[in-house]
Amino acid sequence: MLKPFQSFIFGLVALTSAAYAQQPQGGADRWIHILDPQAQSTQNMQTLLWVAGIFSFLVLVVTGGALWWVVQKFKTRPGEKPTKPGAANEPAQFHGNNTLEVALIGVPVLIVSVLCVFTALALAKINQKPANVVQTVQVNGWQFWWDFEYEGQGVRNSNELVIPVGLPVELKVSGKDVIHSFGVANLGGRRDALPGQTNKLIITAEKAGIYYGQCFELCGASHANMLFRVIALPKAQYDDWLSKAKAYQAPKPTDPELARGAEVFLANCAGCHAIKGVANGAPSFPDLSYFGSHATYAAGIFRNVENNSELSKEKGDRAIKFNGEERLVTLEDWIRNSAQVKPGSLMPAFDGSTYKVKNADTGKWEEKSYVKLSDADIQAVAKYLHSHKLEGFDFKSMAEFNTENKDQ
Ligand code: HEC
Ligand SMILES: [Cu+2]
Repeated sequence: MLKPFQSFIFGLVALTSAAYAQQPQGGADRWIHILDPQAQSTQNMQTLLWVAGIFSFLVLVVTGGALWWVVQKFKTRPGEKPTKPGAANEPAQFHGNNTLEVALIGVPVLIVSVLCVFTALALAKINQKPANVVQTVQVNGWQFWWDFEYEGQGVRNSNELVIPVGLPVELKVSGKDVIHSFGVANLGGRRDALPGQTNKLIITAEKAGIYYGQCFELCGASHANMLFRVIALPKAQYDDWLSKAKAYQAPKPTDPELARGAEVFLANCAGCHAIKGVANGAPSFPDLSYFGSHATYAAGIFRNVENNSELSKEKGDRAIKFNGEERLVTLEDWIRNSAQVKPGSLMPAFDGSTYKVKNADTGKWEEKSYVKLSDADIQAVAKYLHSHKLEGFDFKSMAEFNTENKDQ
Protein backbone atom coordinates (compact mmCIF):
# COMPACT_ATOMS: atom_id res chain seq x y z
CA MET A 1 0.00 0.00 0.00
CA LEU A 2 1.21 3.48 -0.87
CA LYS A 3 1.44 5.91 1.98
CA PRO A 4 -0.81 9.01 1.61
CA PHE A 5 2.10 11.34 0.85
CA GLN A 6 3.52 8.96 -1.77
CA SER A 7 0.16 8.54 -3.44
CA PHE A 8 -0.30 12.32 -3.47
CA ILE A 9 3.06 12.80 -5.24
CA PHE A 10 2.29 9.87 -7.55
CA GLY A 11 -1.05 11.46 -8.51
CA LEU A 12 0.61 14.82 -9.12
CA VAL A 13 3.25 13.23 -11.39
CA ALA A 14 0.58 11.27 -13.28
CA LEU A 15 -1.46 14.45 -13.87
CA THR A 16 1.52 16.52 -15.00
CA SER A 17 2.79 13.83 -17.34
CA ALA A 18 -0.67 13.45 -18.85
CA ALA A 19 -0.51 17.11 -19.81
CA TYR A 20 2.87 16.63 -21.48
CA ALA A 21 2.53 13.06 -22.75
CA GLN A 22 1.10 13.71 -26.17
CA GLN A 23 4.25 14.52 -28.05
CA PRO A 24 3.78 14.71 -31.78
CA GLN A 25 5.73 12.48 -34.12
CA GLY A 26 7.68 13.91 -36.98
CA GLY A 27 8.47 17.60 -36.99
CA ALA A 28 9.12 20.02 -34.16
CA ASP A 29 5.51 21.03 -33.79
CA ARG A 30 3.69 22.44 -30.84
CA TRP A 31 2.70 19.80 -28.35
CA ILE A 32 -0.87 19.28 -27.38
CA HIS A 33 -0.67 21.16 -24.16
CA ILE A 34 -3.65 22.02 -22.01
CA LEU A 35 -1.73 24.88 -20.39
CA ASP A 36 -0.57 26.57 -23.60
CA PRO A 37 -3.60 28.47 -24.89
CA GLN A 38 -3.03 29.99 -28.33
CA ALA A 39 -6.49 31.39 -28.97
CA GLN A 40 -9.04 33.52 -27.14
CA SER A 41 -11.36 30.57 -26.54
CA THR A 42 -8.62 28.44 -24.97
CA GLN A 43 -7.55 31.50 -22.95
CA ASN A 44 -11.11 31.66 -21.55
CA MET A 45 -10.98 27.96 -20.68
CA GLN A 46 -7.60 28.43 -19.05
CA THR A 47 -8.91 31.28 -16.87
CA LEU A 48 -11.79 29.06 -15.80
CA LEU A 49 -9.35 26.25 -15.02
CA TRP A 50 -7.37 28.57 -12.74
CA VAL A 51 -10.49 29.87 -10.96
CA ALA A 52 -11.74 26.32 -10.33
CA GLY A 53 -8.22 25.20 -9.39
CA ILE A 54 -7.79 27.97 -6.82
CA PHE A 55 -11.20 27.24 -5.25
CA SER A 56 -10.37 23.54 -5.10
CA PHE A 57 -7.02 24.28 -3.53
CA LEU A 58 -8.64 26.48 -0.86
CA VAL A 59 -11.15 23.72 -0.09
CA LEU A 60 -8.27 21.25 0.16
CA VAL A 61 -6.34 23.52 2.54
CA VAL A 62 -9.34 24.31 4.76
CA THR A 63 -10.71 20.75 5.03
CA GLY A 64 -7.29 19.07 5.08
CA GLY A 65 -6.05 21.61 7.62
CA ALA A 66 -9.08 21.14 9.86
CA LEU A 67 -8.66 17.37 9.73
CA TRP A 68 -4.98 17.61 10.55
CA TRP A 69 -5.65 19.99 13.45
CA VAL A 70 -8.34 17.72 14.90
CA VAL A 71 -6.13 14.65 14.64
CA GLN A 72 -3.20 16.44 16.27
CA LYS A 73 -5.30 17.88 19.07
CA PHE A 74 -7.29 14.81 20.01
CA LYS A 75 -5.04 11.87 19.21
CA THR A 76 -3.94 9.56 21.95
CA ARG A 77 -0.26 10.20 22.67
CA PRO A 78 2.29 7.54 23.68
CA GLY A 79 1.74 6.60 27.28
CA GLU A 80 -1.80 7.99 27.31
CA LYS A 81 -4.79 5.77 27.76
CA PRO A 82 -7.32 5.75 24.91
CA THR A 83 -10.02 8.35 25.42
CA LYS A 84 -13.03 6.99 27.20
CA PRO A 85 -16.46 8.63 27.30
CA GLY A 86 -16.50 11.19 30.07
CA ALA A 87 -12.70 11.41 30.34
CA ALA A 88 -11.07 14.83 30.74
CA ASN A 89 -9.55 14.86 27.23
CA GLU A 90 -12.74 13.82 25.47
CA PRO A 91 -13.95 16.48 22.96
CA ALA A 92 -17.22 18.24 23.83
CA GLN A 93 -20.16 16.06 22.79
CA PHE A 94 -23.22 17.75 21.34
CA HIS A 95 -26.13 17.00 19.07
CA GLY A 96 -27.35 19.49 16.48
CA ASN A 97 -25.71 22.83 15.78
CA ASN A 98 -27.64 25.17 13.50
CA THR A 99 -24.76 27.50 12.70
CA LEU A 100 -22.46 24.60 11.78
CA GLU A 101 -25.09 22.88 9.65
CA VAL A 102 -26.05 26.02 7.77
CA ALA A 103 -22.37 26.75 7.17
CA LEU A 104 -21.65 23.21 5.95
CA ILE A 105 -24.47 23.41 3.44
CA GLY A 106 -24.21 27.11 2.60
CA VAL A 107 -20.47 27.31 1.88
CA PRO A 108 -20.35 24.48 -0.70
CA VAL A 109 -23.53 25.84 -2.36
CA LEU A 110 -21.90 29.25 -2.54
CA ILE A 111 -18.68 27.82 -4.03
CA VAL A 112 -20.56 25.80 -6.65
CA SER A 113 -22.74 28.81 -7.53
CA VAL A 114 -19.73 31.06 -8.04
CA LEU A 115 -18.06 28.39 -10.24
CA CYS A 116 -21.34 28.00 -12.11
CA VAL A 117 -21.43 31.73 -12.92
CA PHE A 118 -17.80 31.70 -14.12
CA THR A 119 -18.50 28.61 -16.27
CA ALA A 120 -21.65 30.09 -17.82
CA LEU A 121 -19.79 33.33 -18.66
CA ALA A 122 -16.88 31.43 -20.23
CA LEU A 123 -19.23 29.15 -22.20
CA ALA A 124 -21.20 32.12 -23.53
CA LYS A 125 -17.95 33.72 -24.73
CA ILE A 126 -16.63 30.50 -26.30
CA ASN A 127 -19.86 29.62 -28.09
CA GLN A 128 -20.49 33.09 -29.48
CA LYS A 129 -20.30 33.00 -33.26
CA PRO A 130 -18.21 35.97 -34.36
CA ALA A 131 -19.50 38.08 -37.25
CA ASN A 132 -16.25 37.85 -39.20
CA VAL A 133 -16.07 34.08 -39.88
CA VAL A 134 -13.94 33.87 -43.03
CA GLN A 135 -14.47 30.27 -44.01
CA THR A 136 -16.60 27.27 -43.13
CA VAL A 137 -14.86 23.93 -43.30
CA GLN A 138 -16.60 20.58 -43.23
CA VAL A 139 -14.50 18.28 -41.02
CA ASN A 140 -15.03 14.55 -41.55
CA GLY A 141 -13.53 11.89 -39.33
CA TRP A 142 -12.82 8.57 -41.02
CA GLN A 143 -11.01 5.47 -39.76
CA PHE A 144 -8.17 6.66 -39.30
CA TRP A 145 -7.76 10.08 -40.86
CA TRP A 146 -9.38 13.53 -41.18
CA ASP A 147 -10.81 15.26 -44.21
CA PHE A 148 -11.18 19.03 -44.53
CA GLU A 149 -13.54 20.36 -47.17
CA TYR A 150 -13.59 24.12 -47.75
CA GLU A 151 -17.24 24.99 -48.29
CA GLY A 152 -17.96 26.81 -51.51
CA GLN A 153 -14.33 26.62 -52.67
CA GLY A 154 -14.05 23.19 -54.26
CA VAL A 155 -11.00 22.52 -52.11
CA ARG A 156 -10.40 19.35 -50.10
CA ASN A 157 -7.27 18.93 -48.04
CA SER A 158 -6.86 15.77 -46.02
CA ASN A 159 -5.19 15.65 -42.61
CA GLU A 160 -3.96 19.27 -42.74
CA LEU A 161 -6.26 22.18 -41.99
CA VAL A 162 -4.92 25.46 -43.36
CA ILE A 163 -6.42 28.58 -41.72
CA PRO A 164 -5.71 32.33 -41.65
CA VAL A 165 -4.16 33.92 -38.55
CA GLY A 166 -6.40 36.04 -36.34
CA LEU A 167 -9.64 35.23 -38.16
CA PRO A 168 -12.32 32.81 -36.99
CA VAL A 169 -12.94 29.66 -39.02
CA GLU A 170 -16.12 27.68 -38.50
CA LEU A 171 -15.77 23.91 -38.46
CA LYS A 172 -18.70 21.57 -39.05
CA VAL A 173 -17.53 18.38 -37.45
CA SER A 174 -18.97 15.01 -38.41
CA GLY A 175 -17.97 11.34 -38.30
CA LYS A 176 -18.38 9.19 -41.39
CA ASP A 177 -18.04 5.62 -40.15
CA VAL A 178 -17.74 5.35 -36.38
CA ILE A 179 -17.60 7.92 -33.57
CA HIS A 180 -14.49 10.09 -33.55
CA SER A 181 -13.69 13.29 -31.69
CA PHE A 182 -11.95 16.29 -33.19
CA GLY A 183 -9.64 18.16 -30.86
CA VAL A 184 -6.93 20.75 -31.25
CA ALA A 185 -6.16 21.57 -27.64
CA ASN A 186 -4.21 24.81 -28.06
CA LEU A 187 -6.79 26.41 -30.34
CA GLY A 188 -10.06 25.46 -28.72
CA GLY A 189 -11.85 22.52 -27.27
CA ARG A 190 -13.11 19.38 -28.87
CA ARG A 191 -16.16 18.28 -30.74
CA ASP A 192 -17.47 14.78 -31.07
CA ALA A 193 -17.46 13.66 -34.70
CA LEU A 194 -20.66 11.61 -34.90
CA PRO A 195 -22.10 9.89 -37.96
CA GLY A 196 -25.25 11.67 -39.14
CA GLN A 197 -24.70 14.74 -37.00
CA THR A 198 -22.88 18.04 -37.34
CA ASN A 199 -21.27 19.70 -34.33
CA LYS A 200 -19.94 23.19 -34.82
CA LEU A 201 -16.72 24.60 -33.47
CA ILE A 202 -15.12 27.98 -34.10
CA ILE A 203 -11.34 28.20 -33.99
CA THR A 204 -9.07 31.22 -34.25
CA ALA A 205 -5.30 31.01 -34.19
CA GLU A 206 -3.71 34.10 -32.71
CA LYS A 207 -0.24 33.31 -34.13
CA ALA A 208 1.10 31.72 -37.29
CA GLY A 209 2.46 28.19 -36.97
CA ILE A 210 1.59 24.53 -36.95
CA TYR A 211 -0.78 23.30 -34.27
CA TYR A 212 -1.18 19.69 -33.36
CA GLY A 213 -4.50 17.88 -33.09
CA GLN A 214 -5.81 14.37 -32.84
CA CYS A 215 -8.79 12.08 -32.47
CA PHE A 216 -10.03 11.96 -28.88
CA GLU A 217 -12.52 9.11 -29.07
CA LEU A 218 -11.44 5.48 -29.27
CA CYS A 219 -12.39 4.56 -32.83
CA GLY A 220 -10.40 1.41 -33.59
CA ALA A 221 -6.91 0.00 -33.92
CA SER A 222 -5.22 3.22 -35.06
CA HIS A 223 -7.22 5.68 -32.98
CA ALA A 224 -3.97 6.89 -31.41
CA ASN A 225 -2.52 7.31 -34.92
CA MET A 226 -5.32 9.57 -36.08
CA LEU A 227 -3.61 12.93 -35.92
CA PHE A 228 -3.84 16.13 -37.91
CA ARG A 229 -2.14 19.50 -38.22
CA VAL A 230 -3.68 22.94 -38.21
CA ILE A 231 -1.47 25.28 -40.24
CA ALA A 232 -2.13 28.94 -39.48
CA LEU A 233 -0.83 31.32 -42.16
CA PRO A 234 -0.89 35.12 -42.30
CA LYS A 235 -4.08 36.19 -44.12
CA ALA A 236 -2.43 37.16 -47.43
CA GLN A 237 -0.55 33.86 -47.55
CA TYR A 238 -3.72 31.93 -46.66
CA ASP A 239 -5.62 33.66 -49.49
CA ASP A 240 -2.79 32.75 -51.84
CA TRP A 241 -2.90 29.11 -50.66
CA LEU A 242 -6.67 28.92 -51.08
CA SER A 243 -6.69 30.42 -54.56
CA LYS A 244 -3.85 28.15 -55.69
CA ALA A 245 -5.58 25.10 -54.20
CA LYS A 246 -8.80 26.11 -55.94
CA ALA A 247 -7.12 26.54 -59.30
CA TYR A 248 -4.81 23.51 -59.05
CA GLN A 249 -4.68 21.21 -62.05
CA ALA A 250 -2.03 18.48 -61.98
CA PRO A 251 0.52 19.10 -64.74
CA LYS A 252 1.20 16.36 -67.26
CA PRO A 253 4.52 14.77 -66.28
CA THR A 254 7.37 14.97 -68.78
CA ASP A 255 10.03 13.21 -66.68
CA PRO A 256 9.87 9.46 -67.55
CA GLU A 257 9.87 8.30 -63.90
CA LEU A 258 7.01 10.68 -63.07
CA ALA A 259 5.13 9.52 -66.16
CA ARG A 260 5.53 5.94 -64.92
CA GLY A 261 4.33 7.11 -61.49
CA ALA A 262 1.23 8.61 -63.10
CA GLU A 263 0.47 5.31 -64.85
CA VAL A 264 0.86 3.36 -61.61
CA PHE A 265 -1.37 5.88 -59.84
CA LEU A 266 -4.11 5.67 -62.46
CA ALA A 267 -4.04 1.88 -62.49
CA ASN A 268 -3.89 1.27 -58.73
CA CYS A 269 -4.78 4.31 -56.67
CA ALA A 270 -7.15 6.56 -58.63
CA GLY A 271 -10.26 4.57 -57.70
CA CYS A 272 -9.84 5.74 -54.13
CA HIS A 273 -7.61 8.85 -54.13
CA ALA A 274 -8.39 12.13 -55.88
CA ILE A 275 -5.77 14.30 -57.53
CA LYS A 276 -7.21 17.41 -59.17
CA GLY A 277 -6.94 17.16 -62.91
CA VAL A 278 -6.09 13.44 -62.78
CA ALA A 279 -8.75 11.52 -60.91
CA ASN A 280 -11.85 12.18 -58.82
CA GLY A 281 -11.22 9.35 -56.38
CA ALA A 282 -13.89 8.91 -53.71
CA PRO A 283 -14.79 11.14 -50.77
CA SER A 284 -14.14 8.28 -48.38
CA PHE A 285 -10.38 8.28 -49.05
CA PRO A 286 -7.74 10.99 -48.52
CA ASP A 287 -7.35 13.62 -51.24
CA LEU A 288 -3.79 13.61 -52.57
CA SER A 289 -4.04 16.74 -54.78
CA TYR A 290 -1.48 18.79 -52.84
CA PHE A 291 0.41 15.90 -51.26
CA GLY A 292 3.81 17.39 -52.16
CA SER A 293 3.07 20.45 -50.00
CA HIS A 294 2.01 18.43 -46.95
CA ALA A 295 4.09 18.36 -43.77
CA THR A 296 3.03 14.84 -42.85
CA TYR A 297 1.16 11.81 -44.16
CA ALA A 298 -0.81 8.82 -42.86
CA ALA A 299 -2.91 11.21 -40.76
CA GLY A 300 -0.04 13.13 -39.28
CA ILE A 301 2.07 10.25 -37.99
CA PHE A 302 4.93 10.35 -40.52
CA ARG A 303 6.95 13.36 -41.61
CA ASN A 304 6.67 13.87 -45.34
CA VAL A 305 10.18 14.17 -46.78
CA GLU A 306 11.09 14.17 -50.43
CA ASN A 307 14.37 12.41 -49.83
CA ASN A 308 14.41 9.48 -47.40
CA SER A 309 17.90 10.41 -46.21
CA GLU A 310 16.31 13.44 -44.49
CA LEU A 311 14.58 11.11 -42.03
CA SER A 312 16.15 10.93 -38.60
CA LYS A 313 15.28 9.58 -35.19
CA GLU A 314 16.38 12.87 -33.60
CA LYS A 315 13.65 14.69 -35.49
CA GLY A 316 11.11 12.27 -34.06
CA ASP A 317 10.62 10.18 -37.20
CA ARG A 318 9.19 6.77 -36.42
CA ALA A 319 11.14 3.56 -36.76
CA ILE A 320 9.67 0.07 -36.75
CA LYS A 321 10.98 -3.46 -37.21
CA PHE A 322 10.89 -4.86 -40.72
CA ASN A 323 11.77 -8.58 -40.72
CA GLY A 324 13.38 -8.18 -37.31
CA GLU A 325 15.46 -5.18 -38.30
CA GLU A 326 14.54 -1.72 -37.07
CA ARG A 327 14.62 1.21 -39.49
CA LEU A 328 12.88 4.51 -40.21
CA VAL A 329 9.56 4.30 -42.05
CA THR A 330 9.47 5.73 -45.59
CA LEU A 331 6.59 6.68 -47.91
CA GLU A 332 7.49 3.62 -50.00
CA ASP A 333 6.96 1.40 -46.92
CA TRP A 334 3.57 3.03 -46.46
CA ILE A 335 2.52 2.32 -50.04
CA ARG A 336 3.90 -1.23 -49.93
CA ASN A 337 1.94 -2.21 -46.83
CA SER A 338 0.37 0.60 -44.84
CA ALA A 339 -1.11 -1.68 -42.17
CA GLN A 340 2.41 -2.84 -41.33
CA VAL A 341 3.36 0.71 -40.33
CA LYS A 342 -0.07 1.89 -39.11
CA PRO A 343 -2.09 -0.91 -37.48
CA GLY A 344 -5.57 -1.34 -38.92
CA SER A 345 -5.02 1.01 -41.88
CA LEU A 346 -7.82 0.46 -44.39
CA MET A 347 -5.65 1.01 -47.43
CA PRO A 348 -4.87 -2.17 -49.39
CA ALA A 349 -1.27 -3.40 -49.52
CA PHE A 350 0.70 -3.41 -52.77
CA ASP A 351 3.27 -6.04 -51.84
CA GLY A 352 1.44 -9.14 -53.07
CA SER A 353 0.72 -10.29 -49.51
CA THR A 354 -2.36 -12.41 -48.86
CA TYR A 355 -5.53 -11.76 -46.87
CA LYS A 356 -8.66 -13.74 -46.11
CA VAL A 357 -12.24 -12.89 -47.07
CA LYS A 358 -15.44 -14.73 -46.31
CA ASN A 359 -17.31 -15.81 -49.43
CA ALA A 360 -20.89 -14.56 -48.98
CA ASP A 361 -22.38 -17.49 -50.92
CA THR A 362 -20.45 -20.43 -49.52
CA GLY A 363 -19.69 -18.94 -46.10
CA LYS A 364 -16.12 -20.19 -46.46
CA TRP A 365 -12.94 -18.18 -45.92
CA GLU A 366 -10.95 -17.70 -49.09
CA GLU A 367 -7.39 -16.54 -49.48
CA LYS A 368 -6.74 -13.64 -51.84
CA SER A 369 -3.63 -11.66 -52.60
CA TYR A 370 -3.02 -7.98 -52.96
CA VAL A 371 -1.52 -6.54 -56.13
CA LYS A 372 2.27 -6.62 -56.13
CA LEU A 373 4.00 -3.50 -57.40
CA SER A 374 7.72 -3.59 -58.16
CA ASP A 375 10.06 -1.44 -56.04
CA ALA A 376 10.64 0.77 -59.08
CA ASP A 377 6.89 1.32 -59.51
CA ILE A 378 6.43 2.12 -55.83
CA GLN A 379 9.31 4.60 -55.97
CA ALA A 380 7.86 6.16 -59.12
CA VAL A 381 4.40 6.61 -57.60
CA ALA A 382 5.89 8.07 -54.39
CA LYS A 383 7.85 10.56 -56.47
CA TYR A 384 4.73 11.31 -58.49
CA LEU A 385 2.76 12.09 -55.30
CA HIS A 386 5.50 14.47 -54.14
CA SER A 387 5.35 16.28 -57.49
CA HIS A 388 1.86 17.61 -56.70
CA LYS A 389 2.66 20.87 -54.95
CA LEU A 390 1.08 24.25 -54.56
CA GLU A 391 3.75 26.64 -55.74
CA GLY A 392 5.43 28.39 -52.81
CA PHE A 393 3.83 26.13 -50.19
CA ASP A 394 6.02 23.52 -48.65
CA PHE A 395 4.72 22.78 -45.17
CA LYS A 396 7.43 20.12 -44.89
CA SER A 397 9.92 22.90 -44.16
CA MET A 398 7.72 24.65 -41.62
CA ALA A 399 9.27 22.92 -38.61
CA GLU A 400 11.80 25.72 -38.07
CA PHE A 401 9.21 28.38 -38.74
CA ASN A 402 7.17 26.83 -36.00
CA THR A 403 9.93 26.38 -33.43
CA GLU A 404 10.81 30.05 -33.80
CA ASN A 405 7.20 30.93 -33.35
CA LYS A 406 6.93 28.94 -30.14
CA ASP A 407 9.49 31.14 -28.35
CA GLN A 408 7.83 34.45 -29.18
C1 HEC B 1 -9.25 0.89 -51.61
C2 HEC B 1 -8.86 2.26 -51.53
C3 HEC B 1 -7.41 2.67 -51.63
C4 HEC B 1 -6.53 2.42 -52.68
C5 HEC B 1 -6.77 1.63 -53.93
C6 HEC B 1 -5.32 3.14 -52.33
N1 HEC B 1 -5.45 3.76 -51.13
FE1 HEC B 1 -4.14 5.05 -50.31
N2 HEC B 1 -5.34 5.27 -48.69
C7 HEC B 1 -6.54 4.61 -48.50
C8 HEC B 1 -7.01 4.89 -47.16
C9 HEC B 1 -8.25 4.32 -46.50
C10 HEC B 1 -6.06 5.74 -46.56
C11 HEC B 1 -6.09 6.32 -45.14
C12 HEC B 1 -5.28 5.41 -44.24
C13 HEC B 1 -5.06 5.98 -42.88
O1 HEC B 1 -4.40 7.05 -42.76
O2 HEC B 1 -5.51 5.38 -41.90
C14 HEC B 1 -5.04 5.98 -47.57
C15 HEC B 1 -3.96 6.84 -47.38
C16 HEC B 1 -2.98 7.07 -48.32
C17 HEC B 1 -1.92 8.04 -48.17
C18 HEC B 1 -1.71 8.98 -47.00
C19 HEC B 1 -2.50 10.24 -47.21
C20 HEC B 1 -2.39 11.24 -46.10
O3 HEC B 1 -2.37 12.44 -46.38
O4 HEC B 1 -2.34 10.86 -44.94
C21 HEC B 1 -1.13 7.95 -49.30
C22 HEC B 1 0.11 8.76 -49.60
C23 HEC B 1 -1.71 6.92 -50.12
N3 HEC B 1 -2.85 6.43 -49.53
C24 HEC B 1 -1.19 6.52 -51.33
C25 HEC B 1 -1.75 5.53 -52.13
C26 HEC B 1 -1.15 5.05 -53.35
C27 HEC B 1 0.16 5.55 -53.92
C28 HEC B 1 -1.99 4.10 -53.84
C29 HEC B 1 -1.82 3.28 -55.08
C30 HEC B 1 -0.59 2.57 -55.24
C31 HEC B 1 -3.12 4.01 -52.95
N4 HEC B 1 -2.94 4.87 -51.90
C32 HEC B 1 -4.21 3.17 -53.13
C33 HEC B 1 -7.20 3.87 -49.42
C34 HEC B 1 -6.70 3.47 -50.65
CU1 LIG C 1 -10.94 8.51 -34.61
